[in-house]
Amino acid sequence: MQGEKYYSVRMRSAKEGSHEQGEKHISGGELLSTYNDIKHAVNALLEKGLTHSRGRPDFMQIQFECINDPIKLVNPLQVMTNEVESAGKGQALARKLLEQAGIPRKSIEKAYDQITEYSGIRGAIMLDIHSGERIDDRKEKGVRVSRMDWLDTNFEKWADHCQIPQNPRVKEALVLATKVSEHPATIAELCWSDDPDYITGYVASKKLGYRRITKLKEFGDEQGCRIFFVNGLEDLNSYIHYLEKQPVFVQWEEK
Ligand code: PML
Ligand code: MG
Ligand code: MG
Ligand code: MG
Repeated sequence: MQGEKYYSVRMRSAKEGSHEQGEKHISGGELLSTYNDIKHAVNALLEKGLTHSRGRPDFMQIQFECINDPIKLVNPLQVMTNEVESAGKGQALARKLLEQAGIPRKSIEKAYDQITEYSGIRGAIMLDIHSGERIDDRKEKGVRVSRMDWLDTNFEKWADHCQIPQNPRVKEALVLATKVSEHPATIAELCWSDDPDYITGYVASKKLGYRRITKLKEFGDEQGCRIFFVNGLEDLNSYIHYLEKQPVFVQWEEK
């Protein structure tokens, strides 16, 4: 892996929404690829965007660009799955985990008060853990974490070892959560999908690991959530730069 040149390959698809809503986000995807593998990467992302439960896109963009910065290797967060009976119980557990991660209860409540307002945002939003206020300036776009991947061979070895099904959605989410939690300003992430047919979400943090919660919303609901709770941010721009630009490979090393 070291010494080889990698390319960041990205996809975004959308469709025209209602007047009030503007564009409706359908799907996004991120890969790192060698030059010889770009065709394969583009195809995988094309497939992902074309066949999506949020609908048929009428717009898609796939782009690649060469990465010049060295790629950071990061161990995957430890995964745990919590089975819950209802979305209500799932959300109660999510709040408890956020508190365990170190977020003051008042800020968690404030975040939850704002969640529906943020659910149309296609990227992530950042909340300060002390005030509970949104601190990024990306409006309805949010921040898109990019330039990250996990080589299939290493992912498959890890999945076998941890007895976790080789599910591409779990892989993608764990790659993102691992990259985000690696930054010292990140205290925790709260996420569930905007796909109507997927109701499992997670709370992730360096301290707690990747804590899946099997039900955080009802089937059919197209409102997702991705919030990064941050602390002690002296430089928002450099944090966003890390999320968007720092190339990261998740790489599992058996201890
Ligand atoms: C998404 O699909 O956008 C996020 C999925 C988060 C949960 C993945 C999992 O099952 O661990
Ligand atoms: Mg998404
Ligand atoms: Mg790949
Ligand atoms: Mg989605």
